[in-house]
Amino acid sequence: MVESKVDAIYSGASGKRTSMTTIERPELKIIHTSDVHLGAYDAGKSDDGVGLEHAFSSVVNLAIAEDADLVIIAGDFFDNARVKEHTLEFAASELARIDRPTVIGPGNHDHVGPYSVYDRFDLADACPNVTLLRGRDGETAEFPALDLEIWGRAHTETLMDFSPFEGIPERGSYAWSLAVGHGHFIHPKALLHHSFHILEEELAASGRDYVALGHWEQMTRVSAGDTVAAYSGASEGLGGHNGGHALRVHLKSDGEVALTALPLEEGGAVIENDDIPILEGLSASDM
Ligand SMILES: [Mn+2]
Repeated sequence: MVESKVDAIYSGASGKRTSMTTIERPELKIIHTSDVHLGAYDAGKSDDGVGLEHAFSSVVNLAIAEDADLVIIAGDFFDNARVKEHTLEFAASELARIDRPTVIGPGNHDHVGPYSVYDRFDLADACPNVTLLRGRDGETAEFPALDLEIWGRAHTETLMDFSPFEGIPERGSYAWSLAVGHGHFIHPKALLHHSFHILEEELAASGRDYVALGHWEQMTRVSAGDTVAAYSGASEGLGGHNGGHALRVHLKSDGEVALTALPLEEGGAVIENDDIPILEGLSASDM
């Protein structure tokens, strides 16, 4: 039944929407954050890490206040694998406090594989609500109760030419299909020597309803065809006017995906979907 519902929305390998006027999907609210960088200051410098921890606690508070159905952390949750024990304990207790499904897509700072920060504590035991996407070739986390799946490919820090979305498989049979990835969206002013390239055409062809991006401190939407895709920006504001927000992703029953940037600092501004800056991509043939 679910399968036929999705078949009616998407046809063929292109993943293009053909008709969605009569299709009802479950309405969901997701909180998307990234680049938390817990433990960035653990090596010294007094209590500079307090701001990072406070920002993540604000994300947790927001998820609870918004009664979110799910939380996505799009990489660089930890700053490095040598963070202090206190930082691991803080992270585990805050993740558990979210008390709803939470998906972590590892980034370059919190990669999986050898010397991974995630091998230093038992996530499944400390916070059973958390799913870590460990698959080097990508893996899909399924949430049948939400009629939703999320695909992501983990950073391992072993591949210099890692491409988060290259060869992303077709969406499955759930009503909502999302993806998470950590890297550089390639736009006309992009520095191409950076690694972890993300192409507009990959996102557009992904067939996903929403792609949660991480790696950039700046919050921005990116051009991605019929797919909605955005960077939440770092959770700790770094002085920029768009810093210190998390994205609320509203998946509506008619298929619409609407973003709202919610401030993590007192006095911060709420930014509605159309006012969130959007970046055009550069096609692979122009690179
Ligand atoms: Mn990163």
